[in-house]
Amino acid sequence: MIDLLKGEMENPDRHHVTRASGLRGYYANEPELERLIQTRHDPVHYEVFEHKVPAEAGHVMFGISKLQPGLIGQECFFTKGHYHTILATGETYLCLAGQGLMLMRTPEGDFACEEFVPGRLVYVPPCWGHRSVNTGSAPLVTLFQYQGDAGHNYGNIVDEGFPRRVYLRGGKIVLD
Ligand code: PAN
Ligand code: ZN
Repeated sequence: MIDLLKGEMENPDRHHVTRASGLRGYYANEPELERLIQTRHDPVHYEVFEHKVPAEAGHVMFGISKLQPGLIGQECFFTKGHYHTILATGETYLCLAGQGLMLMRTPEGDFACEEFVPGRLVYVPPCWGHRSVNTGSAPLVTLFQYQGDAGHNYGNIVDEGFPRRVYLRGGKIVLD
């Protein structure tokens, strides 16, 4: 069961909580992230709820991602972003609540971006790294699905980031 009002899975097998301190090294404005960590007692940045399925080919892993709204300086809150360990693994994300963007990049540096609004399904093709960004003022809640043996590779994104960042400037969402 998914509680659509809370944007949470009921009785998940796994509940991963990433706090603001987990994003050190990711945002453009490091002092502003430190200020958030200190002044708001390292608040929850995003959560992932998962139902356990075997991490094997043929199985479909699924869960809920809930990303809080907010800004680090002018930069919208985002998830770390990753490639799948088996690079050629696609993924679907169905937006259930909130609004945002899915940033995507290839190892070669190609870039793409898709909008999240409730009811819109975003397809992440094989070989594209992906990062969710919350551009609204409520949690961004998505239902994701991918092949069970895909795995996650965060290392390359930590080193290279994404070609664009998302800012709120003068009341407008800007990619820069
Ligand atoms: C999602 C993401 C989730 C959290 O389950 O893992 O939104 O984002 P990060 O993994 O980038 O921290 C997914 O894409 N799984 O493959
Ligand atoms: Zn993924």
